[in-house]
Amino acid sequence: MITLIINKVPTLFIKAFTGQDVQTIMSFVREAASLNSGTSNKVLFIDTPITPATVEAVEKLKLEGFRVVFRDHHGIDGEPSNDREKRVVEATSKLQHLLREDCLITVRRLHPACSTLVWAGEFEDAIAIIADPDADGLTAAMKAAGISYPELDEDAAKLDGEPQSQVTGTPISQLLAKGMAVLPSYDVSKPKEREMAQQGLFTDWVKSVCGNEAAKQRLEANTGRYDNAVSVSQALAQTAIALVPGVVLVDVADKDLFDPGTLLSLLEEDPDCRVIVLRKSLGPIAALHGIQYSLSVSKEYQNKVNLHRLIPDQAKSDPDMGIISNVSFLLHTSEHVWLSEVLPRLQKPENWQ
Ligand SMILES: [Mn+2]
Repeated sequence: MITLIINKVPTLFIKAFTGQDVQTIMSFVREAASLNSGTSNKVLFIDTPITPATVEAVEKLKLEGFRVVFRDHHGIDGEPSNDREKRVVEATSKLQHLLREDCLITVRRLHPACSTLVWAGEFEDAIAIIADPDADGLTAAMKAAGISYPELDEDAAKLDGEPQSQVTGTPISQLLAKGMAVLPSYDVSKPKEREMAQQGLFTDWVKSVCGNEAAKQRLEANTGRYDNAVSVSQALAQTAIALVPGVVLVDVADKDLFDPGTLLSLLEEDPDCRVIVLRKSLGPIAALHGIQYSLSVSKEYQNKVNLHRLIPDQAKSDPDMGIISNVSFLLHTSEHVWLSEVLPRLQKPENWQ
């Protein structure tokens, strides 16, 4: 659980998917309310995924008398094209019905960053803020709570954009982007490691924005790790193997810390590159099955290649079964599923192109 007090506003960074996550939100808000001496009863949700668990938390908070305000840019742009998008549309309409004018759900195309959905200090009197645990959630929550700087909206759009654009903001924004890029991957043997590192990064970054030199120096000292990770990515890109035309594989299992954004953008420099496969020893499938294969479609081909065609029609996204895929351009599988299902289909281009 990542929490910060931003300009006196208790802020919880969470993606709500489970009943436990709903409980975490409820306890956090109740505790914040018990410590709050003001008259406001507002709770802001910003940049949080629109899931059934999120809807449940909002419903419960309303029942307990809180005024919930919801601002987000993950609305579905156009007609939903798969089950996940249909569930988002359904949850969106529930939130709109529950919150009415307190619900603003828009789309990324219009609002590339959630910070543009609040004005600086708009929620400085809120009981609590619930935000997505990424750079966009952090910048938006910070601005809502009343800590901002002139380029924040532009920086936030870059931070929430493609990996290559994330490190192109102002110097202060780069400290956050580089820190995020070298957070340790989730490791099942050290489940708290990543979260604690991210808590430290968020804390130091907000302090740096407020002018704390010691915090800024800590973040600057850490950029050496990012520079190393970029060099590791450059070396890894050289080891790419072409599996079939348009498909490359890089084995990153047990390798030094690398920057995924750099690696993917180097591989995508080849205009024929359609699918990138990383063989990894870390990640949610690797945690259960030892090794995971993570496939992604290069940007140019995302509307043309559907990775769901590489697994059986009836296959479900289920880590225990060795498959995670929520969108058509990302697919993670176990080594078993890779060898028995994905690779044989990949080798017959007429199957998937
Ligand atoms: Mn966002």
